[in-house]
Amino acid sequence: MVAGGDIYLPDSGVEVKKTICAICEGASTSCAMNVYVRDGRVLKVEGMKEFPHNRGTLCAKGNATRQYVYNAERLRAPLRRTGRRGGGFVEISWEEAYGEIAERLLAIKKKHGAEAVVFGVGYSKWLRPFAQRLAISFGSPNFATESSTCHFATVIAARLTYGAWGAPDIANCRSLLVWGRNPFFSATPGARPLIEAAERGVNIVEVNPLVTHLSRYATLRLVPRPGSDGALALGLARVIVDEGLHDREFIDRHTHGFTEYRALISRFTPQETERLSGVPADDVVRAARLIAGSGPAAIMTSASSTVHHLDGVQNHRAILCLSGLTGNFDAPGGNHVVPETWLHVGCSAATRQREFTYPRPLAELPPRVGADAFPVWCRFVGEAQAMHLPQQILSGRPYPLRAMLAFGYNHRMWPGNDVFERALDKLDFFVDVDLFLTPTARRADIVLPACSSLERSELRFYPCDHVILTEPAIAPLGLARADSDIIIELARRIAPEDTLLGGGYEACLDYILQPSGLTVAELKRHPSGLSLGGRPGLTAPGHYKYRRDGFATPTGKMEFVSTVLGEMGFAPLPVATAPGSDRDEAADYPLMLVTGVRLPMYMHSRTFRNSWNRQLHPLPTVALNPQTAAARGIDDGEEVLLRTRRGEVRVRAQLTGIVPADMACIYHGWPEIEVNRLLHPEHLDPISGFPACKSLRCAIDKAPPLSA
Ligand SMILES: Nc1nc2c(c(=O)[nH]1)N[C@H]1C(S)=C(S)[C@@H](COP(=O)(O)OP(=O)(O)OC[C@H]3O[C@@H](n4cnc5c(=O)[nH]c(N)nc54)[C@H](O)[C@@H]3O)O[C@H]1N2
Ligand SMILES: Nc1nc2c(c(=O)[nH]1)N[C@H]1C(S)=C(S)[C@@H](COP(=O)(O)OP(=O)(O)OC[C@H]3O[C@@H](n4cnc5c(=O)[nH]c(N)nc54)[C@H](O)[C@@H]3O)O[C@H]1N2
Ligand SMILES: [Mo]
Repeated sequence: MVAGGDIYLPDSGVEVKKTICAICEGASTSCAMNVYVRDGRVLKVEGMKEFPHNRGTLCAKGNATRQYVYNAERLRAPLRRTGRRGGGFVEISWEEAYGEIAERLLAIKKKHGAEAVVFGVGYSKWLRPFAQRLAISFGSPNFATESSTCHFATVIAARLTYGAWGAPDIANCRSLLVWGRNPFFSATPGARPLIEAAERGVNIVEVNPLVTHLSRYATLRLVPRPGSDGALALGLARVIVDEGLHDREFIDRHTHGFTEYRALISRFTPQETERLSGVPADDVVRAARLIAGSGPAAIMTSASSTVHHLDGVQNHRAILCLSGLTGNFDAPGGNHVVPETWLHVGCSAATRQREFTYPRPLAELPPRVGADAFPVWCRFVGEAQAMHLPQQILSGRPYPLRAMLAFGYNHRMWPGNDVFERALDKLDFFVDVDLFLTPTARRADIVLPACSSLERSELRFYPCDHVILTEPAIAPLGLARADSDIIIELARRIAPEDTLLGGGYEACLDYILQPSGLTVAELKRHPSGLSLGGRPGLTAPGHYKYRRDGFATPTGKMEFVSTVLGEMGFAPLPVATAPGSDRDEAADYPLMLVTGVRLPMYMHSRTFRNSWNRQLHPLPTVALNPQTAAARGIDDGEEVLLRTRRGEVRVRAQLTGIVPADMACIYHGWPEIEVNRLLHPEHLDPISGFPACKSLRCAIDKAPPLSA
């Protein structure tokens, strides 16, 4: 028998184990894979064919799994700092590490209160319910994650408008707006449904300043200036209403504030919309007809590109309003409300995610970091707003923060990361758990080695109604441990009254799974995962739920005029007009800079160490239109100096027609350059606290020679 084309299984000693890739774990990734193991080592990996989510495929990152797992830079033992912060480390035992962490955190709690300890998690999502439960059981409201810059601002926009988040029903739509999203690079399993939709004749309207792989499948491309999305959406709305393509019955019965909204959009004529967004007036009209005239219409948005602006929530709200305006919210082929099952994924199973994550209501604890500055955030998101963390650590106001227990925190991804670095150094005690000795881990007092997904277990649900519980495919590298086990062991020492968490990983999962009827024992009998379709006790959420229950907003209706925003002193209508964060600087900084656009082979800071990935795009680059480069005498591959009002980086120019002439685009995560020092840590959307990563002004010139 031959498996995977080239490995003979009988007598080879090779076993095929089933697991998932967690290099870019997320709601639309976490691809399932087969891992070929002999003598405890992975020989090769391949996509799992029988798994409906990724259907046998793996991307460039997943294919480099062996380079990630066996990387020479993997941490293999707990470390304790020996000298000054950022200096050397010695290896210590787990017992010493746990003992010291528990002692220090309990002492800080006693002296300053539990809220003085921050529990932080970076991009990793799978361990968050465990880490947040630990924080709350310990008594701290300060659970802070990278989601303070990702996804939650879009959730806020959705909850303000509809009381709920709606996912695009791509399989049943007839027109699809893909707004600032590029699954071909950012969520590869999500790209094939788009190609299939185009092949079915769905009208795809792509809204993106850049040309992407999706562009060739789009019926129409709209190319707005970064951050002008809200204005464009209001312009589309005006055409839809002028041409009578809106859903009058839905609007009459189920919406609040249409008259005011109608007055607002009346200002956004196609010509005015062209002036504000750069999208030609004729295209605005054509797009509105395509979206509203050939429904049902779904809208696919990004977790970041429309909300990484100074008025990000309003920008996003203006876009989401198009769904209700055309009667497509919670309609088949529109944007469908599916309650969250686990880790931001909704499907037909229900879990006790919420009860598990919040053993006590946050309201019983002291106010969170960011509570004063971002009240809307605090109303809708059950976490601290981490953008405010450095400021509170440095100022000690409104109360001091003394320690941080972090899992995969990467301070470099935060705008103004030099300020964050100073804040970390001010803490009395800082622990970081990671797979690698990252620049953040280097500043810690204690560093703990974490397992990769191949060395541990993980529970994942998928929107296609599939679930998998993996078991370790290989033993942990060195002394590495699963984050969940680290959290559970610390819980036994710093929150001993939490007997559920202290009871172990599988007991927690059985508690979480209880409403679904699934158990750990049953899931273990299905190593390739289990289809939920047709299981007794599980029900699909159904459509038009608002007809029965109303919307979960203060008025019970879809809110064009937001009651909550009005009460909290913000514009209640989705007024979004900011073309960029530094509006007055066009003369000194003529180009609009977009940071953080994703490349397919890199995942934030994670895969730059893999040579297979590095070879595909070896050096940090800024993408520039050839015309923009020519005007500055810059050749392809040449070093340039990219300046904003806050900082500068030296980087190579990559000349490409995918970028418009008035724009520059710098990709995400490079270890060699500090892109986030170009951004000001206080340029934030006042509603969500999100940073304006995608609309700041910059200047680019040939780099002067480096002095010897
Ligand atoms: N390979 C890879 N995949 C990833 C990640 C990664 O680092 N690498 N990160 C993951 C994470 S955390 C996230 S949040 C997602 C992001 O996922 P996506 O949003 O799909 O990816 P981005 O490349 O950030 O942005 C998508 C598109 O938005 C466009 N864009 C930029 N600014 C604007 C704007 O102002 N308006 C509009 N309309 N469009 C704009 C860009 O040109 C880009 O093509 O990707 C996830 N997947
Ligand atoms: N300028 C700019 N900045 C941005 C963005 C942008 O577009 N522009 N995008 C923002 C967005 S949307 C996001 S999501 C963030 C990215 O968020 P980050 O948190 O920076 O993402 P990573 O660098 O992937 O992950 C952080 C760390 O987690 C470690 N890690 C990986 N897996 C595990 C695990 O299982 N356990 C533990 N303990 N550690 C693990 C990794 O080694 C890494 O050191 O960046 C944000 N920052
Ligand atoms: Mo993100």
